[in-house]
This record gives sequence, structure tokens and C-alpha cells, in this order.
Amino acid sequence: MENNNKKVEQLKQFTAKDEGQPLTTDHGLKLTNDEHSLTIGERGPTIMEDFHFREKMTHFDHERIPERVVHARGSGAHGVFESYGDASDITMAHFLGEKGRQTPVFVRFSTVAGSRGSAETVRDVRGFATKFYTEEGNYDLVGNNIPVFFIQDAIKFPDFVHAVKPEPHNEIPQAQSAHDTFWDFVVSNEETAHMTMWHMSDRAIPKSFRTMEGFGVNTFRFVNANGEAHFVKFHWKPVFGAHSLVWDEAQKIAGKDPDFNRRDLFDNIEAGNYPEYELAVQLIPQEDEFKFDFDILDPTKIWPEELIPLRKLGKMTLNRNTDNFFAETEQIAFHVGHVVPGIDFSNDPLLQGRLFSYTDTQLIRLGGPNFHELPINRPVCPFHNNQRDGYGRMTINKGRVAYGKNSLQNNTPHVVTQNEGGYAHYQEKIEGRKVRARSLSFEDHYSQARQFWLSQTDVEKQHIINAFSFELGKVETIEIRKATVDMFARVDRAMAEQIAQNIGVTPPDESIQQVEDQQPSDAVSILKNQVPYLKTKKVGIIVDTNSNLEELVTPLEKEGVVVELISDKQGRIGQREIDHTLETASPVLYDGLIVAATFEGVVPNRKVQTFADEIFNHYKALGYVSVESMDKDYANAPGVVTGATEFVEALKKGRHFDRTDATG
Ligand code: HDD
Repeated sequence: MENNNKKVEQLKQFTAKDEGQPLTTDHGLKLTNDEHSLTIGERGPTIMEDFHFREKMTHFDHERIPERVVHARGSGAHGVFESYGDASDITMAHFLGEKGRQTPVFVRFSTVAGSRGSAETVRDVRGFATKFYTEEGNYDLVGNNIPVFFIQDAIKFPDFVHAVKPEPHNEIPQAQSAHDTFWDFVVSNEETAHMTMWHMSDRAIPKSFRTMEGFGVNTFRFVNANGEAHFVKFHWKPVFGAHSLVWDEAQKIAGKDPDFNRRDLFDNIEAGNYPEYELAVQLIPQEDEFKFDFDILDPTKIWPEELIPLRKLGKMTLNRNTDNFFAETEQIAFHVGHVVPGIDFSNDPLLQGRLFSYTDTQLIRLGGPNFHELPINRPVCPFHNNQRDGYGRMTINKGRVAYGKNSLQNNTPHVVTQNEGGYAHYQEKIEGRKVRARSLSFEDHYSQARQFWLSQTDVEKQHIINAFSFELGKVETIEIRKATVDMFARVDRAMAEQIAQNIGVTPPDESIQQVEDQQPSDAVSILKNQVPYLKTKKVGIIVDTNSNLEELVTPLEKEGVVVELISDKQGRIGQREIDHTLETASPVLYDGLIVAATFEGVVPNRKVQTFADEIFNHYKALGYVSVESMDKDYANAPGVVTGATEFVEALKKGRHFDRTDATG
């Protein structure tokens, strides 16, 4: 697959291999010494003449660039998108125009609020940005793992981001929404209600980038060759389904392995377990714009899948890690305005503002207007125009003409017609007054928030209550806690009452009206759509020299499960290396655990017990080699088993939320 990946081929021209080469300056001069500055005498001062010192130090002094103002913490991979068929009935986009057509892609997943070095398993929205390197230019689908947004108009984005980021006086807390300014923003801006419900749900703690959905969020437009238009919403569906962490586990992973999500992505691609996602769209014909009881341009609304079904367009496979994180993942520059013929915008006011922000931010982040020339950002098709100069310009544009129209160059580079592949904006007829106002059709902030609530399983509902209680429990201003409870009583009174009890504020006022019941949408629940799987799950087995490794490991590895051996000391047992000690491993990093050893002394055994407790409390598969070895407290609990076959089944199922006495 890699052989015909044009992007990979293109990147090769810019790739350097330093191994085995003599050390030189940036200008190619070979060096004889890289450990001592040039000084006067062995104990004297360093002299200006030391060009090597100056070059090395100057480069180092300048090697940081501003992190992304949001989505600073992220991780990326290369891959390929393959079209399932010919979608030319709905869009002219060439990359969707033929069954089997392949397009190179680069995807960057991210958290939103944290800095570049922050932990990954925090409660947050995840970014899911895809660059398609198509024959017609780069197309960027810059989405999130939650299908709605906190605000309706881009002009509020700086306010929202200031509220969720660490508070400005002391830069605390990092990568958290559990603080006063975030919740003050929520209660002061009711349009946040729907997304806040998603944010309090398990969607905001995905288990891995491989197991989360993606959404374009904004409403876009598809246009076909006849000029017929559909409003469109984009979805990515992971082939393994969506899976989340539980909150206690997520917090502990943030300490035990702050790189948990990027490590999972990287390791699986290295191992050949390529993550796959299907691209699907929801379509509303242009003429049906006003047929729904929500405004289809409002980014705080979903289009329920039961009402507007998904049409699958193709599959993306991530099959190659980056060679260099900075050059590729850090320097990739996404922009919702990077479109190809057949894909156009709607008047969604959030999208309209985004169309300004993305190029603008790259100018400071990547240092000028030539960021499109960076290898990772270059289209794989030719590009020609009269843009010139600026910091770091790489292309050597020949000739004396850098303007249009011209006669000296036969008026080239020249524009082309739509039939020749030129982009023509959809000619929507618009009339109106210049106003600063929001349409009344954007005013219902609660119906879909209630729909989300009603669509959840009982377990998911409990997690939402727990999340609200945790977050608000960290809010110092009692009035904000109380205002939140009142606001969310409109979504569900009983839910708000429970939260109020947990956080020590008075129940919502009687006068507050809960909104009308809505038809649930099962598609928005994670647990109603569980896909059981085994391949790539990770199991820890606590072993000692007496353990029968064959019997324990083989049934799991046969299913593609990744097994790690844990013991009180490192070393070998038979042919196998012990991967971790009880110190370097942690139960929160595994999908399941088998206890197949007891050790001498109280301390290691207490550690084993902690492993088992954590696995149990996080509802994960827990195996014992025999009934005798089983902790009697766990006997008969769902997903606690003896025997290899039973363990494989328990692992495949996922979390055992029917384990009522777990505490996660
Ligand atoms: Fe944004 C980055 C997704 C609203 C302004 N955004 C960024 C990234 C993702 C999203 C995934 C990271 C891209 C990467 O990996 O490099 N943003 C969204 C979604 C939104 C959204 C799904 C709601 C529909 N964003 C949004 C608004 C604005 C921005 C309303 C401003 C008007 N977003 C930016 C930005 C960033 C960005 C400041 C920071 C880094 C970057 O663009 O390249 O321009």
C-alpha cells in the first residue's frame, strides 16, 4: 500500500538519515571536535570566532515554536483513505469518485485544553483532524470526537477558550475543565448545555484514539456536477467501535502513563495493527433546509441518525508512524477552509469564523506565510500562483512575472473553468440586513441536551452524574455550583437533584421547568453500540517461576491479545522475558489481568491485591488460575473467572458494568 502512496514518496525527498555520516555544520563543513568550545588556553574564555558553538547554540535557542493555542497536545499518523464507491451523485470530490480510489492522509488526534506536555487521559474533547492529499489539492476535515460544540458563534471562541484553559492569575489547573471559570462560562452561556452533557459523559475520556468516533461538527455542503447541493455532516466510525475509560482509571493513567493514547496509537501501528475508521455522511437536500424542528446550521445540534441516516463513503487506515514528530505532527497545519471541488461551506456561524482563524493561527505558529511549503503540508498535486517571498520561502519560482493579468507569460498561471477542475463557490442566494443578532431558531438549548440524557443507559447516566459531581465539587464559588444545578434541572430534574445532593447545594428551584421529553437517539450512547473485540487488547499476567506460561499466554496471543508478564523481579521465565515488575506496571494500563502467582512476603502480595482490586473496580476482566487462588471477595462477580476460555470471553465483552460493588 505504501508503494503507491504519493505523500510518502514526496516526503522521502525531504527525509535525511544521519546515521553513519560525519558531523557537519548546517552549511556542510565537517567538524573535528564537538565537545569543547574554542577558548584561549584550556582554562580561558570562549571566543566569538567559534562559529560552530554559535551555530549550535543559536539553533537550540530557537528550536521551540508556539504551541497550538488549542489542541496543543496531539499525536499523528499517516494512512490511506479508500473510497467505497462512486459518490458523484452527491459530490464532485474526485477522491470519492470511484470504488477503490486511494488517497494518502495524515491524521492528528489531540486534546483541546492542555499544553503540549499535558496528560492525555483528562476529561476533554478530542480533536480528530484529517488531511486528505487529493489529486485536486489538500482537503482538511478538522473535527472532534463530540458532534456538537459549546458555542454557536465563533466570536465567542476566545471567551470559551479563556474560560476552559488554566485560570490566568496562577495558571491552574492544567488540562481540566473542573474549575470555576469553565463552569462560570457554562452557566452564563446556556448554548453550552448540550455539549456539556456530552463533555460530562464517557465520550470525554476515550480509551484510545483508535476507539473514538469523529465528527465534522459543522454543517458543510456537498455539490455535484449538476450544481445540486446537500447539506452534509461528516462522521468517522472506528471499526472497533467507541470505548471509554472510567474516570478513576483515567485520572490514574494520567500519572502512570501521561502518553497513554499516543503510545497506544504508535505501538499498534508499529505492530501492524492498523487503526481503521469508516467515513460516513448525513445528507439533507438543499430544499429541505427548514424541514426540521432544529436549525441545521446550529453547531450545538446533532442531526439524529434515526432521522437522517448515515451513508458510508469509504475507509481510512492508519498504517505508518511519523519519522519525526516535530517535522510532521507539530508542523502540520489544518484549516477547515482547505476544500476541493464538490465540498463547500454552510452559513453555520461557527464555521464561518473558523474559516478565518486557522490560517491566521499558522502565521504565528509556523512563522510566516510559507507554511504550505513544509513537507507535511505540501499538496501532492502541482501548485502555481503569484504568491512570493516571505520568511523561509523554499520554492524558486522562475521568470520575471509574478502578477496577473500579464501578457509576458501569456497570462499564466491562469484560472480554469469548473469543468477543468476549478473551484467555484456554491451560488447560494442570500439577502438580508447587516445585523449582530442570532436567529430565533438557534434559541432552543435544552431539547437535544435532554435527548442525549434520555438516550443513555443507566450506567452512562450514573457516569454523567458522577462527572458533574466531580467537576462541580472542584468549583470554589458556591453560586456557580448552584447555578449549574439549576441550569441542568431543565435537562433532567432528577439528575440535577442528585448532583445537588452530592455537591452540597440546595435542590433546583421548583419554578425551573424541565424541557419536554424527546425521542431518544440510541446512536449517541456508547454502551448501546458496543463492539466486542479482542485483538490489540492488553492483558497483564502476574507470574512467578512456577507459572505455566504456555497455558496462560497461548490462548490470548492466538486472538491477537498483547500479553505482558509482570513479576516481583525482572529477568526471564523459561523462554520469556518478564516485561514489568509490580512497580513498573500498573493495573490501569491493562484491559484485563490474570493473577497466576503469589510471592514471599507481605508487601508484594499486597501489591498483587491492589492490582486485582483496581482491575475489579474498573470493571475489567480478572482471571485466576484456579478457584483456590481466587480472592474470595470476588467469587461469582461478573467477569471474574478461572480458566483460559472464560477469561478470553470476559475480556472480549469489555467492561463488566453489572459488577455492582465495584467503585470505579
Ligand atoms: Fe478549532 C485547532 C477542531 C472550533 C480555532 N480545531 C483545532 C484542531 C481541531 C479543531 C481538531 C486541531 C488541529 C490540529 O491537529 O492541528 N475547532 C474544531 C472543531 C470545532 C472548532 C471540531 C467546532 C466545530 N476552532 C473552532 C473555532 C475557532 C477555532 C470556533 C475559532 C474561531 N482551532 C482553532 C485554531 C486552531 C484550532 C485557533 C489552533 C491550532 C490550529 O488551529 O491550527 O485556529
